[in-house]
Parts: sequence; structure tokens; C-alpha cells
Amino acid sequence: MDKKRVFSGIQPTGNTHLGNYLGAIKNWVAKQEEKENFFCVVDLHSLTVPQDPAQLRYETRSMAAILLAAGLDPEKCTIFIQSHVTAHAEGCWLLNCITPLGWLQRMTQYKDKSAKQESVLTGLLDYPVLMAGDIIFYDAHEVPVGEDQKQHVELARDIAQRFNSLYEQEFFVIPEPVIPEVGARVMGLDDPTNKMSKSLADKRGHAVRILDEPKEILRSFKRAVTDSGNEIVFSDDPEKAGVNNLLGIYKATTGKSEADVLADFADARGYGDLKKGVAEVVIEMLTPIRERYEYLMQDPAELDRLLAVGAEQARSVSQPKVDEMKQIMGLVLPG
Ligand code: AQP
Repeated sequence: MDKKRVFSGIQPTGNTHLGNYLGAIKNWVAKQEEKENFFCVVDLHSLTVPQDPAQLRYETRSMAAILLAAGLDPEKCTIFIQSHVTAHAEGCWLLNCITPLGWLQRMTQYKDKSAKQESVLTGLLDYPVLMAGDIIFYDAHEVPVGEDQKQHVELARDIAQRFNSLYEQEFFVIPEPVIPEVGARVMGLDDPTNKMSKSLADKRGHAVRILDEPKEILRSFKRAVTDSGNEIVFSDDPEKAGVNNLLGIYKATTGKSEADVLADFADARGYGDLKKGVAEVVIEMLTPIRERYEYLMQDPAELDRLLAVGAEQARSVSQPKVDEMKQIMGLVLPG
């Protein structure tokens, strides 16, 4: 392997938002030349909370179209749907059998999400093991994710190390999380103390979605929570979390330095100008993606063809790895 291998995934749960784009997708696209990349629409992960089957089918194709529209090129990277490659679910069982339950019960996302649900599915607890397999069955060195997924990648490292140590061999590559310097944690526009989240994206004013029309994007930014002052500065002060979030979005969108960002708003007459300025650069960034997305969605057969090619490429890497793992663990492979 000359190039470093990269694996990352995104759930087809709809409402893909600016946080998903700036924290993950934008960086996947930017680095696709440098590394050997596997990008996965993780539909099995979506099943950890109840889904409407027809909606999930639609969102899965839609997510693939968003990735292509954002600039992922199937000639340069492998794009596929998780459930099309059965090694993920098969290998997950094997990893379940070496992962202590306590490791999963400690996961912050599990604690947060399960606390909000009356009936918690086993899959929600097991989600990080499936995710560990997604990564390590590809011998991925790097996992580009937003800040919220760092703990899960660390767990993937622990699981890989445990397997290597139990079976006394360097079988799995130990992956590293790669967190972007800017955009790693885009906060909700209505509540800048909590991250922008798909499950809240239907709430008025919470998120900007990748597929929102310009008018809607402007409206969402105009509603963004700020503070009672008028100072446009980057700041850790919780009081200024709203302004800090808006400046962070502007910085991640334009790629400018903090000094240049502040210079752009030096003549602003208040937060109204800040919100308008941020909306403008975000609209400019997202409009071509939405237009390409609409074009791609007109030809589902071509999308399915590209995804079938991706699944074949992914299978050729992960299935032999899982087969080898089975053999190491004492299972007899068929004839
Ligand atoms: N607010 C965010 N800022 C930066 N990065 C983010 N990501 C998610 N939210 C933010 C990153 O997006 C990638 C794909 O996300 P996912 O679909 O696997 O994760 P998710 O956690 O289900 O997405 P949400 O929006 O957080 O949905 P909820 O919380 O409603 O389930 C990942 O790399 C993630 O880090």
C-alpha cells in the first residue's frame, strides 16, 4: 500500500446539513487525490433508530447523489452503500464477540441518544462496533470525521488493538481520527451551545441543509441566535457562542484566516450584516451542489450503476479481510 488508506461514512437519514458538509464531506473531496479513499453511505447505522422503509430507500440514493454532487469522483475514490457489502454485518458479529460491553456503555453518543428514547434498540448500543468494522476491515489508516465521532474512532482503535493482542498478530491497522482544524463542530443556529444535528434539522432555524434553496438559507441565518452586544469577534465566551459559530462557518466556508475574516466584517453595522455575509458565502458554496444533485437524481439507474461498481471494489478489500479474521478466530471456511 503506497497511499494511505482512508475510510469514512455518512448516514442516509436525510437533512444533511452544513455541519456534515464542513465537518466531513468538504474535506473528503479536498483530499481525494492524495489518499486511497473509501466513502460509505452507512445505511445499516441508520437502522439503529426506527426508519420508514420507503424513506430510507429514497434517502440512501439521495445521500449518494449528494456525495457525488459535492465533488467525490468515482474514478478517484470508492463510493458505496454499506449494506451492499455483507462483510460489514458479518464481521461486526465477530467483533461483538471480542468487545467488552462496558466499552459500549461508556460511549457519550449512546448515553445522549438513549436518554432521549423510551425504547432503546440493541443496535444503538452496538453502533460503534459496526463502525469499528467499517474502518478496520479496510485497513484504513485515517478516518476523517467531525469532532462528535472522535470517541467512536478511538473505540475502533481499542477494538483493533484488542483483536491483535488476543490473537497475537498485527492483523488490523490501528486507525487515526482526522479532525478538520475548522468546521469540526458546527453548532445549531438556534442554540449555539449544541452541535448542528440531523435529528433537529426539521426544527425552524436550527440548521442549514445542503439542499436548501438560497431564500431558505438566508432566512435561517437571519434567525440565528447571537447576543445583546455588537462585537464581531472570535471568542470562547459562552455569551458569544452564536457570533463565534457564524464566524467559524464563514471561516470554514471561505478558507480565510481569522484576521481576513474579521477584516471582511470590519465595516459591518451590526449582526445583521454578519448574518447576511455568512449567508452569501454559504449560498455561493451550496448552490452548485444542489444543482448537480438535482441533475444526478434524474437518473437513478446511473446512480445505481456507480454504486454497484463501488460495492464491488469495496467487497474485494473487506471480504478477504473478514474471511481471514474468521479463520484466525477458529471458524472453518466453507469448502
Ligand atoms: N455539527 C457538526 N459539525 C461538524 N461535523 C459534523 N458531523 C455531524 N454533525 C456535525 C460529521 O458529519 C459526518 C457524518 O455524520 P453522520 O451522518 O454519520 O453523523 P450523525 O452524527 O448522525 O449526524 P448528526 O447530524 O449528528 O445527526 P444526529 O445527531 O441527529 O444523529 C461525521 O463525520 C460527523 O462527525
